[in-house]
Amino acid sequence: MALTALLSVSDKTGILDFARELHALGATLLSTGGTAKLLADNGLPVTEVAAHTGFPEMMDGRVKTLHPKIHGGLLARSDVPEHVAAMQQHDIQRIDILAVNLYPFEATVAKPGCTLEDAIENIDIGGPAMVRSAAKNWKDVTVLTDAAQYAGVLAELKAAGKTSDTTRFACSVAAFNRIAQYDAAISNYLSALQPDGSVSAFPAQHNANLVKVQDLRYGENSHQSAALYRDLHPAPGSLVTGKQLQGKELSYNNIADADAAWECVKAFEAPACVIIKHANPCGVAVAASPAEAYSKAFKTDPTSAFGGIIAFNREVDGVAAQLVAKQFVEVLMAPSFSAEALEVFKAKVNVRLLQIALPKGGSTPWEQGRNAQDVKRVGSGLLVQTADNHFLQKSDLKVVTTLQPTPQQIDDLMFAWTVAQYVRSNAIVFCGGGMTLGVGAGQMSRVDSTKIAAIKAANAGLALQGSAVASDAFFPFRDGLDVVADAGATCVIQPGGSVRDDEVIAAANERGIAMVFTGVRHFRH
Ligand code: 93A
Repeated sequence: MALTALLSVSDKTGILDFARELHALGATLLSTGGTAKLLADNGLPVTEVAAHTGFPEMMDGRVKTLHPKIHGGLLARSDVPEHVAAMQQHDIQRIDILAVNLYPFEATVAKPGCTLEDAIENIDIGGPAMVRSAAKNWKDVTVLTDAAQYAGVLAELKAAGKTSDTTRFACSVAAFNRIAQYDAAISNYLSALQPDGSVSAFPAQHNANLVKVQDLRYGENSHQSAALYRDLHPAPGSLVTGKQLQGKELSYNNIADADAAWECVKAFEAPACVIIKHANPCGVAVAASPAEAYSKAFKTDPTSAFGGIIAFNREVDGVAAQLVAKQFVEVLMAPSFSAEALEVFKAKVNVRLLQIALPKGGSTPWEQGRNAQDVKRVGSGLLVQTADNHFLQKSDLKVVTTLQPTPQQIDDLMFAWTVAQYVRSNAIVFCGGGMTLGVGAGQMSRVDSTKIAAIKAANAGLALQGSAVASDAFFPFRDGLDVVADAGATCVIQPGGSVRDDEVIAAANERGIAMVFTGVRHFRH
């Protein structure tokens, strides 16, 4: 059979066997440098494209196959006499089979730290051009863009000496799909960049451009399969930019909880520690040092902290490490770990240590290391919203009671509010002295959340007398406020906005509570 096949592949998987079989079928083999070398080294007769065209590969391989002898051979229609005549006149040989896979652009840009220059060099020009030529001329040319196609095409060639119209058309469609996907990857990647390779201030399309980081062992439960994807240009200081220093592979639930911990701890300026269990903070504290912050956070709910995910917004030093090492911890995350801290955890090989640089900050969520958008799957749809990136300032507070909160109470309320933002609704957070005292999370009734928070504080031996309390949404009736007052809180922060605000404010005044409204709520369902 007088077939000519041009093979030019970056991913050489399966190409040698394919070439061997083509050769056995009597095909003439043409190939570009690297592919030709592989075939020749394995004893196959192959003509380099450079020898075929009489033009050397040049400019670091940027120009290899961009030649009329190649594109004429791919584009000429056998049923058009002028085409056949042009081939004869210009000594162009028909190319019947084209196997191409492209420079690995997607894999290159998926590598952390990929430079713009690397990315550009991995944009294939000649490969897609040949693929398009062959795919356009599908009646005459079989184009293979995936090693998985080799076997089927060979089987047809062996059986009939040629491929069927159906196969060539399917190969053409697959080829155009591949090129569209490839060009989309290039466009997505470059659209977010400035000429110097830096990422431009958050472009809206970020969330749509995801690359797979890894398959996970399983999902939320062991019968569910799962994988982790990240934004093509992840925000600096976001969870996915972290580096695991030691420990078992992160699980799906580890990652979800680690995200909750990291988002929360980043919200504090002072040295802070956040302990997360099942996506909810079960202890949060700020203090002069990480060790002290941890001790306070742990005190909130030592029972729940068992097997928790712990995040710091400061380097974990030896003292903090010694303390944390006393408890069973699944994941420990921080911007850095001191040498002593690393030494402490060396013996605890299962503890996953995650190092994540803190975001440098800026005006956009992306620069603050936060998502600009939230996405949630619902049935056969998607719910998309801008993320809850509202961070309260003291100047936003509106005192609504006769009693004014003291400066200390304002600090406690601000702290409680920050924590409440990261607690599942209905969220009730009692705080005092820069630490959580009782957290009520995820209840269907606000009153129940309040009661649970009080019970948990009592279990931990923490008094709520004189505490500050945050409620993620308004109190619809005075009953919630009464439960809070009964528990011992003396100041309250809540959004306000209920039709019964007057009733709730009156209750606060009656119970001697100072209350502030934020005007925003933090539902987190
Ligand atoms: O640099 S290119 O854009 N210029 C070309 O003319 C060209 N022709 C084929 N890249 C080109 N290729 C690509 O080279 C193919 O798509 C394939 O990925 C790769 C195979 O090179 P080698 O055979 O030297 O390993």
